[in-house]
Formats: sequence, C-alpha cells, structure tokens
Amino acid sequence: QDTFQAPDYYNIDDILSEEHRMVRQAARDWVKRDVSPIIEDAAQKAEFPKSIISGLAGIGAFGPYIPEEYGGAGLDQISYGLIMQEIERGDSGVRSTASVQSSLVMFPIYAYGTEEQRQKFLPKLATGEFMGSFGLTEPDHGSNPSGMTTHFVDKGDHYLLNGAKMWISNSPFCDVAVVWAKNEEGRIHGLIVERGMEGFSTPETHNKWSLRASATGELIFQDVKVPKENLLPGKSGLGAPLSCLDSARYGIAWGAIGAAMDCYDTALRYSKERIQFGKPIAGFQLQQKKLAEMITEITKAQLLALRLGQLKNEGKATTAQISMAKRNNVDMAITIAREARQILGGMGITGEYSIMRHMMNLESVITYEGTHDIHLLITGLDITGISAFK
Ligand code: TGC
Ligand code: FAD
Repeated sequence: QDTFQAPDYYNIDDILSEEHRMVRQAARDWVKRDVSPIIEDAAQKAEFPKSIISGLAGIGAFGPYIPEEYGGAGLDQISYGLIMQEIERGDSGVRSTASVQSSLVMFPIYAYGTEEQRQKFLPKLATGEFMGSFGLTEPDHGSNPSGMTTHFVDKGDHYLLNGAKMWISNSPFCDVAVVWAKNEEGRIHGLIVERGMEGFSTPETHNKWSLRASATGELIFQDVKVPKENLLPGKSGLGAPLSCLDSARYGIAWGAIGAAMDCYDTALRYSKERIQFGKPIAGFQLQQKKLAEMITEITKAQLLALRLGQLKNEGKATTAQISMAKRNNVDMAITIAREARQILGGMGITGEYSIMRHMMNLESVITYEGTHDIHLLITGLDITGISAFK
C-alpha cells in the first residue's frame, strides 16, 4: 500500500478543483493509515472493524453532501464520489457502511424528514454516534421491492409495524433503521425504527464469502410500536426509497473505481517485479494486454463518473444515467479484479494482497443496489420506453 499510485491516464486531476483534491487526499491518507493495515484481518475474521467509525466521520464520509448545519460536510457530489473511491480502494465493505449511513439513512431523513427528525438524528449520524441501516429488501422481494409485505397499521397514537427485512448492511449494530413499509392502503412509507423498541431485532447473517468486513443482517419487526413522529412525511410510494438508491448507486459508481485502481496498481507493480523465464512477467504480451485493458477501462470509468458528478451537481443526472454508471463501473472493477488476480498467479489467492478480497467483495456490489441485470433493464426501459421488468 505504501507505494500506491493512483492511475490518472487522462490527467483528470486537471479538471478537479483544489477542494476535490484535498478531500481525496485526506481520505486516501486515512485509508492508508487506518484501514489498509487492519482490513485483511477483519475480513478474514468476518468482523466489522468498529474502530474505524470515528475515522470515517473524520474524513466526511458520513453525509458528505448533507449541509453543515446538520453536521454533514457540505461538499459537492464530486467530492462525495472521490471519498467513496478512496474508501473502496481500501475495502468495499467499509464503503458500504459509508454509503448506507450517508445516502440511505441521512439522505432520506434530510430530504423527507421533519425539522425535528433532522435535528434529532442527522448530527449524531454525521459523527458516527448513531449508526444507521436501510431496510428495503425482504426475503421474498429483492429486485422487486414494490411487492414488499412489511406493513404498519395506525393505532391512534402510534403505528404497529410487522414484517422482516433481509440482507441489510449495518443491521447488527445499527442504532436506527430507515424502514420501508406499506400502510393499510398499500402505500409505501419510510419509518425511523430505533434500537430498543420492543419487538425489533437484528440478527446477523453469517457465512458470507463476500463483504466479510461489513456486518449484514436482518431487521425483524414483531408488533413494534413506532411513534407517529418517526414517519418520514416528505415523500411516499416506491419512488421514495428509489430516490435514495440513486444517491447510493452514484457513490458506488465512484467506489468501484477505487477497488479497480487498487487491483491494477497491485498487478502492475507485481508484474514488474516477478521474474519468469528470465524476465519480468510485465514484459510478456499476454500480461501487457491485461494491464493495458485495465487502464483503458479504469480511464473510461473515471470519465463516466466525473461527467455524472457534474450532472449531479447541476441536479440533472437521471436514474438511467446513474444505472449505466453503476453497472458499467462495477462490472469493470470485477473484471479487473479477476484479471489482476491471475497476474499474481498463486500469490493472488492469498491475503498477502488485496485483490482476492476485492474480487469477492465485488460479487456483492454487482448484486446490491440493483443487480447487473436490473440496471441493464433500466437502460433498456429508458431507450425503448418499454418495461421488461414485468
Ligand atoms: P416503477 O413502476 O418503475 O417505479 C415506481 C415509482 O417510483 C418512481 N421511480 C423513481 N422515483 C425516484 N427516483 C427513482 N430512481 C425512481 N425510479 C422510479 C416511478 O416514477 C414510480 O412513481 P409513481 O409515482 O408512478 O408510482 O417501479 P417497478 O416496481 O417497476 O421497479 C422498477 C425497478 C425494478 C427498477 C426497481 O424496483 C429497482 O430498482 N429494483 C432494484 C431494487 C434495489 O436496487 N434494491 C436495493 C436495496 S438497498 C441495497 O441494496 C443497499 S446495499 C448498500 C450497501 O451496502 O452499499
Ligand atoms: P433476486 O431479485 O431474487 O434476483 C435473482 C436473479 O434474478 C438476479 O440475477 C437478478 O438480476 C435476476 N432477476 C430478477 N428480476 C429479474 C427480471 N425482471 N428480469 C431479469 N432478471 C431478473 N438491501 C437493503 O434493502 N438494504 C441493504 O443495506 C442491503 N445490503 C446488502 C448487502 C449485501 C452484502 C447483499 C448481498 C445484499 C444487500 N441488500 C440490501 C439486498 C440487495 O439489494 C438485493 O440482494 C438485490 O436487490 C437483489 O435481490 P435478491 O438478492 O433478492 O435477488
């Protein structure tokens, strides 16, 4: 990690502002100092390293674009992306924690919550004193969240919530969960469920081969009494959670570049040092093909993310544009991880290098926040006007 060289083949740094570069450097330094040395061990043990929470808050990873008056960092969308890139260069699971906290918990409270909810939750989420989770997926409803069965009924002075969410990042240790559930009319609303509410439990999901340094679990609601003031009043319908996903998917489009950069950088250095048949393996055409294609794909992904960031800053990025970038960049990263691992030969399968961990992590990243297939169908719908989902 000491010699990490961030590839910038097209001088993209020239387009970035001074603030962008400073934010990125701070995140990069922190990842190098506090994440890289411990993350392999955490992944091997399948433990989320809680010790990094304050550091994540310190680099502005919790609510990068949430206004400072609520404890956020008040940065633009490109800075947000660059922070996600640097974190995921360390580990996709750590980036997941930041994505969920920022875009799936702080964003809906900021965008759809009351002023009281913002004041109560956002500053503590920004410092990591509160950790959040986002419950959309259910055991029987993953790609098709509109079919969800988790529901609540109005009991006069409170809502009674029943149901279960599955595959929820941060669930085992979350203090608050933004949960999407249907009311008696079948309309989807967001509810803030707090740890300690009777009937609310968060069992952990074990035996994952992917995102092992991220804690994943369920959210189970058995007659949970949710105070009425915990309903997010600003938006209802499936569009409410989907708009949160837009923000998280955008961050993932940048984050995947970080994982790819780390794999490329590792493979390039290794290939120049590893001697076979009397010369560095970097001198063989087959290895150069792999490396040349990697830097080409990373460069294309960087340009896609940067332009998307500009559109986000202008409030013009569409859901379909975000889908294209999430899908392309994660697929780019997983392909690079697989190729980079081969360049390392047998060493590539060990924890001495980060590549195999990135590769396994990216199997989750290509599945969550909309699968690779679902994002293709979002593009298909956008260009044809015909939905192939149903
Ligand atoms: P559809 O009929 O298309 O839309 C329903 C309503 O929502 C509106 N809408 C949006 N609104 C805001 N933002 C968006 N991005 C929106 N997309 C759609 C739409 O206009 C409509 O509004 P209205 O007023 O007409 O009701 O919905 P559909 O049921 O056909 O589903 C479309 C589909 C398949 C694309 C969607 O369901 C989908 O994206 N599925 C994938 C599910 C997914 O991504 N789940 C992610 C769970 S969270 C997660 O994985 C976190 S991992 C985090 C980590 O650890 O980093
Ligand atoms: P399914 O929807 O059952 O899909 C299975 C396969 O069928 C996929 O290949 C899919 O592409 C394909 N498919 C489905 N529908 C169609 C169609 N119409 N056309 C063509 N192909 C189709 N969710 C949350 O709410 N919060 C979280 O914090 C969260 N964190 C996660 C963390 C991890 C580690 C993982 C693995 C998942 C997480 N998820 C979370 C859930 C994630 O969003 C879902 O796994 C994802 O949306 C896919 O749902 P599914 O697993 O039920 O797969």
